[in-house]
Amino acid sequence: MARALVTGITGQDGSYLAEQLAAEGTEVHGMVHDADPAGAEFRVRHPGVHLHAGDLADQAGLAQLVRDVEPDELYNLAGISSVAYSWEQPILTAELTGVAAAVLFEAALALQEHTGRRVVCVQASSSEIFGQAERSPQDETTPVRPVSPYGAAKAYAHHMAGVYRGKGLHVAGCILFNHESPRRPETFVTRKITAAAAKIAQDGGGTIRLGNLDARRDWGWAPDYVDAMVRAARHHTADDFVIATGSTHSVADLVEISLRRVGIADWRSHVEIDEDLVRPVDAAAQVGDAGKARRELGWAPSVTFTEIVHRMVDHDVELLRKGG
Ligand code: GDR
Repeated sequence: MARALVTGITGQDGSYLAEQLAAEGTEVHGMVHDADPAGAEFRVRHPGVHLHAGDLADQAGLAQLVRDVEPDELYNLAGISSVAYSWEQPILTAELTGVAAAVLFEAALALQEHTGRRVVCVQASSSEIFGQAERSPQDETTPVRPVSPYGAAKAYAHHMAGVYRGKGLHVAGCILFNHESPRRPETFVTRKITAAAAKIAQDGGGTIRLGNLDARRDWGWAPDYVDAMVRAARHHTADDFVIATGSTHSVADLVEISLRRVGIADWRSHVEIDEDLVRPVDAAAQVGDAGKARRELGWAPSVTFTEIVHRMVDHDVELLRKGG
């Protein structure tokens, strides 16, 4: 039986990945921080997953975990995932989102050399590495030029994936564009808006405080992106793949579709702009060209933007109905 180690297993992508790997018969191990409030609920929902206490800041502990689990596949999904928060904690972001990835690659390579068994790694990279991209859509050849602390940390990890590939470790780099689901926390704009839309519908009024309404992002369905990572791990060649839908929508579009879903046509009167939520630097538009993933991995997005928003709004309406 193949064995996988997933860092960041309690997050949106980690939970979908654990489910996909377990369903195909892989023995799944995950690293969880003691202070992670999602750990207890994850244990209840995924009793078959082996959880290990760990901390991205503890380099010796990370390496020991890799030696203890001896994974065939190592998925690095952990780190600070909020671009907005990375402006508040730039150095911590560098450590947890950047350096910890290199520690894992080093440990995986050492394990591979020690045991003689191949260890496959997947680095969850991000479209934020492109920053204010000089061309659109972005693909695997687009220059890496981050504009946020998060993007810079992911760029370091992305480059180290390439460095370790050169040393003989199979490291796939999945350059993931925004990907959403009902499991997104409300710190991200999609879930913030869909949860607010459900509340406005329930209360019969209210507003959503937002930053940049004109920002355009390429939003996809999270389980599709998790499936792309598994495909990249199993591909015969370790390589970088952009994972994206190829279409963009604005934050304003998100509000409009969410409020329409709950029967409100006049979305503008439910939005307030909060300058504190406008980021110091924010890529105006990001859109990916996933042609290489389509050709080489047979991957394609399966859910439209409108359908993603509808699923999230419906989930939030149901959550409120149940008193959640
Ligand atoms: P992002 O996602 O930074 O792209 O990173 P987020 O949902 O936070 O922001 C998307 C866009 O919406 C604008 N925005 C707001 N964002 C938040 N969070 N809250 C607001 O009130 C708000 N108003 C407008 C932002 O400025 C931005 O332009 C996500 C994460 O999942 C990363 O981990 C991942 O790597 C990238 O996507 C690809």
